[in-house]
Amino acid sequence: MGDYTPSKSDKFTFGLWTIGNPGRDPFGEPVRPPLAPHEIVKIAGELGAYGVNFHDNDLIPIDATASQRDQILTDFKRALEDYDVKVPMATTNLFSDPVFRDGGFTSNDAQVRAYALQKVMHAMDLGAGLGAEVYVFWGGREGTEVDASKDPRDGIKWFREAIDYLCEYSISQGYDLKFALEAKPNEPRGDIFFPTTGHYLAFIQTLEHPEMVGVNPEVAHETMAGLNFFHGVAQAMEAGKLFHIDLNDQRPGRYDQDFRFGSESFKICFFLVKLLEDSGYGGSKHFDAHAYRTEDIDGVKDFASGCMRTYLILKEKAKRWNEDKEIQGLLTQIRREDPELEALCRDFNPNKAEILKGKKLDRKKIAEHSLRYEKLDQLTCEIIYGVR
Ligand code: GCO
Ligand code: MN
Ligand code: MN
Repeated sequence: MGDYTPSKSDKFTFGLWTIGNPGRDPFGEPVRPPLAPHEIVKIAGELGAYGVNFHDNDLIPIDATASQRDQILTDFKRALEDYDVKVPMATTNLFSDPVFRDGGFTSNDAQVRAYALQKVMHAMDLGAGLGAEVYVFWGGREGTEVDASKDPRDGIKWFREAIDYLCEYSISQGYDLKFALEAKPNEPRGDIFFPTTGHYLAFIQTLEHPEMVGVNPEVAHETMAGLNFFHGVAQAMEAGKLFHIDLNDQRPGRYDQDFRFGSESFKICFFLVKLLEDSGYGGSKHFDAHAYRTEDIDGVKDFASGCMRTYLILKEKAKRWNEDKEIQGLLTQIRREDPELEALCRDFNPNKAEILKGKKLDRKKIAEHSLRYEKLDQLTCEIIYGVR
């Protein structure tokens, strides 16, 4: 059994809205008293987290006066120093206020779109001023229930104009921010534009500054849609676009549960941690989850430390998997190599193609190759179950 105590180099982060989540749901009122931002920093720091992230209004309420704002910022900055906590990411609340009931960037109303841009620029000033390097865009209200209300192509164009504008704003201010787009299929809208990470990966290539923009995939969101989250993250990573990640857990096909990381889908979470560790992903590991509504403040701490502890347990298991001789032996046997054929199949030229077309390849013989996936999967499960 390893030491599962988090350290700063693990880069574990929490949103002010996660530890501070009061447990409100569509059917019930809050079950926990609100926590001030500086109190959340204290909890995160004492539990060993690296950083906290926020929406503009998690930190500064939308109607705060200038003096309230100054006081909050003073307390917050002091707590960041006292508990050695960073702010690696910031984002904007473009979903709570009634003005956003039909979206922010994709609203049918030009005045709402202007207000959304203005709000993001102020929030970028706030985030960058506190050291954020990544800026997340989760378009929670960017969608529809009534398809008659909006041509989705207009929604997509308005969203593109906004991101292009904000990239230029970041450059003009010298902020050096990277933007991370977070997909979700539905909730709170009936349907949200850009429902999966893959949709965003395609969209990014149509931007003026694709190099500044990547994705922020969330376990719960791809899982709601019944997709394999591990595959989505791998695709983002392979494209050089994994700028941030939201870790939590979820059962497929349900509302956005935002459960403690690793509490439901052990296998996907195991492969996810293995991917993040093997790849040397250097970004934040952000837990965008919250405690069950049954919990009091002690339960909130159990939840937050549980997220980090589970990650570290899975990290240890991933290492064990990589070092397991039987597993590695199976993988070598499964993955047949053939340097001559591989050279022919790579870097097309007409000559290679002619040679390949003329090769004698005996498909029946090729198909005899033994795969042993049952064994491989059993051994993997045994590592996850803790008996290997
Ligand atoms: C959700 C989202 C949010 C975003 C956050 C950052 O489903 O509620 O995951 O938590 O991650 O708004 O943009
Ligand atoms: Mn979520
Ligand atoms: Mn999220």
